[in-house]
Order: sequence, then C-alpha cells, then structure tokens
Amino acid sequence: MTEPLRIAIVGHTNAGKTSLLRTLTRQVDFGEVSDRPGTTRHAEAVDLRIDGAVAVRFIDTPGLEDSVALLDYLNSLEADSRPERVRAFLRGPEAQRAFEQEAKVLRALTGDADAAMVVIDTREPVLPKYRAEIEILTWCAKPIMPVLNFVRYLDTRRDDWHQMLLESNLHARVEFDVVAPFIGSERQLYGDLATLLPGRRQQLHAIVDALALEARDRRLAACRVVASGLIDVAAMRRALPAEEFADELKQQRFVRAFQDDVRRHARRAVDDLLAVFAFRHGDAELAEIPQLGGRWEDDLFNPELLKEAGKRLGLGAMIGAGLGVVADVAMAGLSLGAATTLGATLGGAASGGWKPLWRKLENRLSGVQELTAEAPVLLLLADHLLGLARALERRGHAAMDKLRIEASVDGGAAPGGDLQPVLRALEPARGHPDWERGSGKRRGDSDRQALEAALARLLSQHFGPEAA
Ligand SMILES: Nc1nc2c(ncn2[C@@H]2O[C@H](COP(=O)(O)OP(=O)(O)O)[C@@H](O)[C@H]2O)c(=O)[nH]1
Ligand SMILES: [Mg+2]
Repeated sequence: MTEPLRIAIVGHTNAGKTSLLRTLTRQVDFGEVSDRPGTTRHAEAVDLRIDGAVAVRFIDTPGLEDSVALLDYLNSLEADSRPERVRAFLRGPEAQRAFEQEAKVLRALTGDADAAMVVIDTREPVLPKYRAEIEILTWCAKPIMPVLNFVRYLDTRRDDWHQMLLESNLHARVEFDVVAPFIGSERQLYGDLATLLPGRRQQLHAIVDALALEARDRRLAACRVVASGLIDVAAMRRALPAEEFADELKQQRFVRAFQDDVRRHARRAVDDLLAVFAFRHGDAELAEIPQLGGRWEDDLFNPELLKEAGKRLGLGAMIGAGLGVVADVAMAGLSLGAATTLGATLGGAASGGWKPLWRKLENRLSGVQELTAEAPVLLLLADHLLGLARALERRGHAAMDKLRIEASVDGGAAPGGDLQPVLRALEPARGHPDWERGSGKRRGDSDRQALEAALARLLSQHFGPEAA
C-alpha cells in the first residue's frame, strides 16, 4: 500500500484552517471552529479516507502567533542555511518557551509532512506579520500551496495577496471558500498539489478520480432518496368512509392527518439527503419561501403555491376546478379520488383493465372516498428536495449556519416545468398504495425499486454539471 500523503495546514489564526479540513474530509465534527483566536492549540491529525484507506493525513496546526518576533529570533541564530536555522530553533530553549506555539507549527511542517497548505484570509490586508509568517514557512524547505480563503466576500484583498505570494516565489495557489466551496475547487486543489509534488503525482491523480466517483455516487444516492420520497407520497391513498366524509370535522381531521403523513415523508427524505452528504440531522431547515413566508413544510399545502406550481406545469385548470363539493379539500393539496375524476377517466382506463380504477369504482358504490396527493404537491416536493440536494452538494462541511432552501428561486435553471416527466413517471405509484413506506402493506418491492431507479435517472438531469 502507498504511504498516505501528509499535509500540514498552516496559517494565521482564524484564517479557516480547521474549517478547510472539515470541508476537505467532509467531517462536520472535526476540531473546533470558532471566531475566537487560538481555538486550535495543538497539532491534530485528520484523515481523508478513500475506500476505507487513509489517502491523505492532514495535520491541523495552531496559528503562528508572533511571526515577526520569531523571524527576528530565527535571523539571530547562527546556522548555515535557513532550514538549518529552523532546526536549530526547534532544538533550542525558545521552542519550549516564548515560541512554544510557533514551534508546534514548524515541527509539523519540518517533520514528515510532504507539503503544507497555507490558509489565507483574503479579507485581511497583507500585514508585516503575514509576510513574516510566509517567509518563515518558506524556510522550512517544503512545498507550499497557498489556499486563498473567504474569496466569496466582495471586499477581499485578493490582488494584494497574489502579488505578495508571487514576491515570495509561491506561484501555485487555489481559491476556496470553505463554507461554500466552488464545485471543482477540491479537484483543482489536489491537481495543483500534484505539480508541487511530482513524486506523488500518480497518487494525487488517483485521489482526484476517486473523489469524482464519490461525488457521482452521492448525487445518484441523493436522486434515489428524492425518488423514493416522491414515490411514497404519490402512492399515498387513504380511504374515508362516506359517513365520516359527511361530517365536516371528521373530514378536516382526516385531511390534516393525510397532510401530516406527507410531511413525515418529506422530513424523512430531508434527513436521508443530509446523511447522503454527511451532514447532521437538523443541519438544513425546510426553509422559508420568501414571497410567502412560513416553512415550506406548510407551504407544501399552501393553495397559492400549489396554484403557482400547477401553472408552471400547465396544470392550472386542474387546480380547484371540476372538484365540486370537495373544492376546499382540493385546495388543501389533495384530490378526492372517487367522485371527481371517475367520470372523466372511466371510459378509457376501465376498458384497459386498470385495477385502481376498479377499486375507485367499488369505493364509489360503497360510498368510500379516497385521498391522494395532488400533482402540484408532488411537483413542489420534487422541486424542494432537488433544491436541497443541489445546495447540500455545494455546501462545505465548515458551514455553521443552518441551510435554508429557497425552492425554485435559484435562478433561471430552476426545474419548474421540466418536472412534468417526473410527474408522469410517478403515475404507476398512484395505483400502488403498497409502495408507500411505512404503510404496512409492502408488496411489489422490485417494481418499486425499478421505478425508483428510473425516476432517479430522470431527477439526475436536474442537477446541472457534474460535481467533484
Ligand atoms: N464565510 C466564511 N467563513 C469562514 C470561512 N473559513 C472559515 N470561516 C469562519 O471563520 C472562523 C474561523 O475559522 P477556523 O476554521 O476556526 O479558523 P482557524 O483558526 O484557522 O482554524 C469560523 O467562524 C469559521 O466558520 C470561509 O471560507 N467563509
Ligand atoms: Mg483551527
């Protein structure tokens, strides 16, 4: 087995070193991240594993606190070369005293590290202490990869930093925002490291390839989660006896219970998505839809949104139309299956031997009403869950705030009308109440799985360019 690559992460306090490692290793719990200076006090290792094996061992280090004084001190030491001065310092007394913190950093770097990544907060001006810091690091005679962090901020001093790095003979660099990494920056980071570490090139390229595969797998898994959740909701079917349907209170209670079950399925999908992308339960909120306010769990049944969704799909006429006495129920996002659609579809479908319709017919004769989720509910749910999956794919594991999804407002690429094929693909689930997970009547698992796989392929077209 090849030795894992060892990379020391250095840089000033609060530049985002620990955050970078959380993002690169997808470990939300690694180390301690905070705005207080000096949160990381010791060098601490964290591994990037690929297929279970350690591919890269990162060493997180504390910040260099007093680089200007340390540089002066190093300059005062007698030695033949700069690396020799650093070694002399580490052997000497000050490494235990005034510069104990700095010694930890330099030890991590001069030890068995293959290279260092210097994390830079590009919002900071290039102060003398940062120049001293970079200079000391170059004295350690290890390849250095600057990582320019916080590049999403508007008022960064990126150009000043570029200039300073060039003057320090550091020509490679990557730009990153550990909270919201650009798709592809991780790949670029390892690719660029390969140019700094020719002896490790093959290994680094293998890591890039493996990460791309993992990203693809995660995406596919996410699509399966969304597909499965949609199947659950599409398959939902609850029968209400005629006499309860006639009782307004009972009817309302029944509708609310149905909606609660839809939300339960939605929440399960959200939790499963968080798990696919290695985030914690509760890291994302079923967020607000700005125009309307309120959490989208509730918006799933917001009549205005449903109408909007229906319009985008060209279903406008279906919403609240032709539903007669149950219009108020329909506005709650539900169809009453029996009396309403029966007349329109009986002719064709019944002669085709469509079983659910026969059941509907039976229900009608015995006066049973059935609730199913309306198409716009499925559309909204698909839209929201895809939005969440896309956002999680782009989210760094250093992010501290709760993720909020603003469905369908993420620019022109919003899936919207394109989701119609998804709705069509969901049609078979409508006739399979047994496909709803937790319904206690599971049958036809292989058919459900086949639909889930087909649907996942459709959904994956709503993701945009490949992530890596
Ligand atoms: N918005 C944003 N915040 C960041 C970024 N990197 C780090 N932070 C925040 O900056 C603070 C310091 O980060 P930390 O990783 O503890 O820095 P360290 O001292 O270098 O390990 C934390 O509050 C992080 O959440 C970034 O790229 N963007
Ligand atoms: Mg830290």
